[in-house]
This record gives sequence, structure tokens and C-alpha cells, in this order.
Amino acid sequence: MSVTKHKELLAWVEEIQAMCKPDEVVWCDGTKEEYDRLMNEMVESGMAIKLNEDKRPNSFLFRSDPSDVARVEDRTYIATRKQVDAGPTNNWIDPVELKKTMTELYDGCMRGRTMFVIPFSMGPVGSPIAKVGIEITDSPYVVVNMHIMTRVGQPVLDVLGEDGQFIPCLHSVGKPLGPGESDNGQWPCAPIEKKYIAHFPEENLIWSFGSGYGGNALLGKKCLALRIASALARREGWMAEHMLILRLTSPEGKQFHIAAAFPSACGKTNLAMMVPTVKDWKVECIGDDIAWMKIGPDGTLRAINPESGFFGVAPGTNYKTNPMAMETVKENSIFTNCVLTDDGDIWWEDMDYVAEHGIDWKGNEWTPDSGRNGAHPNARFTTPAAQCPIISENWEDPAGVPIDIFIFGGRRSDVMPLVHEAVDWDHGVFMGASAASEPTAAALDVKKKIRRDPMAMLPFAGYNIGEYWQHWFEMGDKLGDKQPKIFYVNWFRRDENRKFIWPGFGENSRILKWMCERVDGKADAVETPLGFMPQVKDIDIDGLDMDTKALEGILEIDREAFVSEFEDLDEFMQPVGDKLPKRMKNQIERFKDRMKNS
Ligand code: O2Y
Ligand code: MN
Repeated sequence: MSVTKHKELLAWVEEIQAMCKPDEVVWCDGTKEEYDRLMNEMVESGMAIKLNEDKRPNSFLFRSDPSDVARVEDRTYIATRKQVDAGPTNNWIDPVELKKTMTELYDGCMRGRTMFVIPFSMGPVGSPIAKVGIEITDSPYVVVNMHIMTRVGQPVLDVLGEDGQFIPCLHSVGKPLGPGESDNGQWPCAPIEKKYIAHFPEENLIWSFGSGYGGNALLGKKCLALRIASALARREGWMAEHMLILRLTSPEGKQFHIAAAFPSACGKTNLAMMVPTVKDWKVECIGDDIAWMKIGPDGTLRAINPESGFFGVAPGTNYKTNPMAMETVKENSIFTNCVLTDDGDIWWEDMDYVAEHGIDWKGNEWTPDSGRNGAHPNARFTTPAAQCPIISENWEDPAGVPIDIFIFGGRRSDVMPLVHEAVDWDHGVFMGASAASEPTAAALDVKKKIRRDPMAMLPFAGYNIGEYWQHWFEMGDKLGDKQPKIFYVNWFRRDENRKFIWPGFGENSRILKWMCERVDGKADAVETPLGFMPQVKDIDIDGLDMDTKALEGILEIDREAFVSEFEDLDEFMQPVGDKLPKRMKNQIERFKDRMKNS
């Protein structure tokens, strides 16, 4: 008996089966039995390693192919009929041409493998903000990760009914097996020139080929929840953003909901589940990566986290930087490209202790003296959000939480002060659009000191970036007096010895407190050419071990430094051409004028 009567879905699955020619087809039910069965099979085949049950219960380690360790932006495409609709920030190929190329690659690509059909919901099943996707994949690693990152199984098919809308997501590792051939415990993938992460926003369709890793393969995440959803959100009048969501509760019990966008390597997951140092304020986590936001019946902007797990960067995560993540990954987690320790646990660089010996992410013996990293810098944990000790009890509320505050930011060792506030919505949109970060060691771009990453959406806006900004302006108009306040932060200022000036982590709660008090009209600020800014007296520094002069220093603005970046800003905006909204042009002019003349 079929698991669904949805004719369009059944026809699509048949069509893909005929093209990819798998040995068998399995419809995933999302149950624990299914998860355990697939994990057992992968342990048997040598693809997965079961970790020591006493150290890390029900947890597994995978090692990817060394060529398949991260998202491949150069091989990621937005295929729209007209190139202008993908815009200057996306790779573009004509959809007919791309489908032809990929169809040839997909032909017979699942031979010798099982084709899994994964019905999944992004967002609580049945929420008015949620969307249903169906991922077809030949990777059991993808299935078990999707179990954690999304809601999988029959309830999703029930919501879909016989004619509900779904987003088809096709994925193959791109390595068919010959008769009697097996992977032999090796991670299957295709060479880089055959990898394609393709999005067809005009058809709400995703085709991914050749990579089994993270954002390239777990298609609910970056492909659906950001690239396709951002295009869909614009058409339908909502927002799909690369933002964490947290709730901050004041000592009086007043709740504030914050959505914050930072480029990678700026501590998004750390902020999402921070332990605040500011007295009697409480943080609860709702999401660490993606926010879907719709205007609710009361006119407020309601946000849900469409995911149900965290796919976090492991290296650098420890009890100082992110104690709640460390607690979350204690069990029921999947680790990819970490060190296997001699006692059957996992380890990564900058964990709270130094492992003496282990097997590195490439499967070789490793000690701290080996002169190389044990874990890959983009090693990951996949872990259920429900296990986070400070997950909010409302994190799965289908109605979402009302957003009071947006935060943008970036990593800058100089120029950008600790915090500033937009004078109004349009100014805030400009702040987000011009956000910039210094490349980290992992992505060193020697030619440029800063990389613009508007709203942290540079690799994720699934349509023309100028139209994306216009959508932001229009959402502000619709929200009217219910607009969230917009702020910009830079936790990463350094002194003359390259030491961080601001202590960061839990101490960031002091800045969040000031923001909440601004929302409440209780905190002061001074107007500057950059926007509203606090003075030291406006920030709660009780118990903060920091020189007041140093804090004063990072709350000042250096107008000349901003003026010297005008050229970079113009260079970034110029390719947007006719699609650059008038309101953005206005903001750029006003910003320049304030910096030069006020
Ligand atoms: O490297 C990957 O495939 C993962 S990328 C990722 C994962 C979780 C959250 N954010 C990101 C990102 O690139 O923004
Ligand atoms: Mn992200």
C-alpha cells in the first residue's frame, strides 16, 4: 500500500526513479527504528563509527571525503529564465541548459544504491508559517541528519494530503556503484567539476548533485529554508532570513525577542544560546541559524525557527564559548570530521582540554605535536534543538514569537563601534545591506580587507539582491508602528596588541539589555552620524572586568575611517544597477553626508 495518495508526488518520485535508476526505493517514516536501522547499516559498512556509549550515548562519527568538506559557493546556482532575476550576487545558468547538464549526470546515478524519499516539514508540522519539502536522496547519512534537522515522516504526508504543495528537493552523491561494488566505508561524492547545487526559484525546485556534505546535501537548510524560501517569501509577503532567534527576559518578567544576522565565524550559535552575565536577565534559545517571519493577525512580525536541530561548527566550541552547545551534544548527536579519541569519544581544536592522541578527520593517527589540525576547521555536530538546556518552551509555537529587535553585525578589528542603533527602518535596512566583515583565516581574501555580506545573505538570497532590499523596505511599510528596532554590533574590536577589547560571549548580554531598554524607552542614547549610540553610563557594566576608557574607545566613531570606505561601498552597490532601490540610494547619500558634514 502506498504511503500517500498525492498524485503529483507519486508521479515525481516515479520520474526520478526512472532517471536515477536506484536498486530500490524507500519512503522514510522518520521513526527511531528507521534511524537506528540506518545507523547500524552504516556502522556495519564502515561509513559510521559508533562512539563509546558511556561517553557519548547514541552518537556517531562520520569522516567525509577530503574534497567534500563545506558548502561549494562556486558550484551553487540560481537558475532563473532571465539572469537579472538572479542578480549580481549569484552564479547564474539558464535553467534549460542547467537541467540538460544535470539530467545527464543524474541518468543512472543511483545504480547500486537505495533511493530514499524523505517527507519533511520546515517549521512545526501544520504551522501557518511552515513549508513541506520532499527530499529524494541516495545518501543514508543525509537521511539521519534530516531526522535531526527537520521533522520527517507520516505526519508531514498527512498535512500534504492529496494535493498539498511541496518543494521537490533532489539529491545524489553522484557516485553510482557497479555490480557487486560497495563504498567500502569511503564517503561517496563526485569531483568538484561535477558538483552542482542548483536552485530553480521560478519552479520552487532544488537539484543537488555530487556532494554529500552539510548545506550542499541537507536540502531543507540553506537551499530550501533560505534560497528558495527567500524568493517565495518575497512573492508571498514574508521574510526568510539567515538569523538566530532568542528570547531575553528582564528581571520584571518582560520578554523581548531578538533576531540577529551575522556572517559565518561571528558567533551566531554562541549568541543564540548564551548564558547572560547581566544580573537577573534570562536568555532562551529559539533558533541558531534561520528565521522565517510573517506578519501575524496582531500586526507584529512573528518568527519561527524552521529547523529542529543545530548543525554547528565544532572547532572552537567549548564550555567558555558555548556551554549550552556543549551540553546539547552530550548524546544523540552526529559528528562529522572530528577527532576520534582513544576512549571512543570525539574531540576538536579548542575544546576544553587537549586530547593526547587520536585518529584525525582523515583517518590518520594524530597527536597535538603532529603539526596539523585533528578536526577539520568546518567539522560539524548535528544535534537535536530540543536537547539544548535553554531551549525556549515556545520554540515550536506554530504562531511564532513576536520580534522586537533585529541585529546585524560583522567582524571588524577597527572602524565599526561596539553598537549603534538605526534612526528609523530605512536606515536600519541600509545598515544591514552595507554590513561587512573581515575574512577569517578559513577564508582569507588577501585583496580586500573587508567583505560585504548584506544581512549575512550574500550566499543565500535566492533572487536579485536589489529586489531583496526593496522587499525589506516594503516589509517595513507593512509593519508600520510594529516595526522591530534595528541595531548593528561589532564584538570584535582589537587593541594595538591585536587583543580583543570587548570580552564577548555572555558579556554581550549587557548590550542586549541596552537594546531592550531602548525598545522600552528607558535607556538613553546620543545621536551621531552613524545613528543612535550609548555612552558608557547607558550600559550596565556592574561586575564587568573591563577598563572604562577602553569601553569608551569602542563607543566612539572615527569619521575619517568611514569616509575612507565610501569607495568600497560604492563598488559593492554599483553592480546592483537599476535594481538598487531609490530608498537605498537615499540612505547612501545621507550616510555620506552625515559622515562628511555633520
Ligand atoms: O559547511 C556546510 O555545509 C554548512 S554551512 C552552515 C551550517 C550551519 C549553519 N550555517 C551555515 C552557513 O554557512 O551559514
Ligand atoms: Mn548559517
